[in-house]
Amino acid sequence: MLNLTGKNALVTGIANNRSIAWGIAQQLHAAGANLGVTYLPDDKGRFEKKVAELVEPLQPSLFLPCDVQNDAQVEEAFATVRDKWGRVDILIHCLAFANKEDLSGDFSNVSREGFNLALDVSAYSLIQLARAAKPLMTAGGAIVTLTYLGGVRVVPNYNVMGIAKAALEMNVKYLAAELGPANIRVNGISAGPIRTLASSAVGGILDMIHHVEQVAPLRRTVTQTEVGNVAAFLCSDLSSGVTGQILYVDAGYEIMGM
Ligand code: NAD
Ligand code: 0WE
Repeated sequence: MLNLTGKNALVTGIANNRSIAWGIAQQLHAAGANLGVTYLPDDKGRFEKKVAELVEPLQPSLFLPCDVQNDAQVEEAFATVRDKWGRVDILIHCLAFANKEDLSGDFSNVSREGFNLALDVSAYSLIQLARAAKPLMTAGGAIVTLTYLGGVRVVPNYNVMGIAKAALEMNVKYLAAELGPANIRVNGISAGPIRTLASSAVGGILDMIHHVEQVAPLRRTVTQTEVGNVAAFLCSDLSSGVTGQILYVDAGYEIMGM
């Protein structure tokens, strides 16, 4: 059965108890994985304290700052992982960012800076983290990222994030092809809308969730725990033959045409 005992799992993207990454971390921990948690540092260190308190019950053996826009910090984080763990088995990429003003109104109003920011943080970062993890995944490995339907269909206001998710989903495929010979699998989970820090900052998210509840085959949205369980599966030997895929965890919404 699903068993991650003895596996070292690095989890990015935990901001609070609503984060999808928090749901994933809990399920990896429940399956027996040894956790390392990275967080986005802020000037006052408040974020660090909050995330540290939240993850304390999961007893992560590493807790490291990692802003993907800061190359030196990413390198330092992976140097610490190499020194303390020696080997990485699982990498969870669960982060995204675009300027708030680029997530409403006309898509074509996005500036070059806004476009580059969204693609840098939300898509390039998977390449960056996979490259850093590759030499540490000496026993093979699993990389899982989080994407959204707005990367393959037009979702009102998702705008530049849709382009970033399209790039992210192709990153999954190119990375899967490159890393497959080292027995490193790379997959994405396309989650349905969930109320989190990121999604709550978006106008109309509750209406979108309500719409999914009316239309999705399961007549509901999904939970962080349901996404976490699929992530655990994609990180386990139960999915040893699966790579380069985007798996929808969306209560079936994606199949509907009307
Ligand atoms: P969240 O706000 O809890 O998580 C987003 C995370 O991104 C935060 O932890 C934040 O610290 C991190 N982050 C932002 N900029 C960063 C940077 N420069 N360096 C390092 N970390 C940075 O929100 P969430 O909804 O849990 O989002 C997690 C992932 O799930 C994202 O990729 C998002 O696109 C995806 N997703 C979310 C939904 C949804 O409806 N909530 C649906 C599908 C996919
Ligand atoms: O990927 C996401 C959220 C991404 C996101 C959200 C924010 C809000 C606050 C990225 N950057 C920011 N920047 C901020 O300043 N989702 C899948 C959730 C989401 O976001 C939407 C959605 C859905 C669903 C935006 C518009 C329309 C639908």
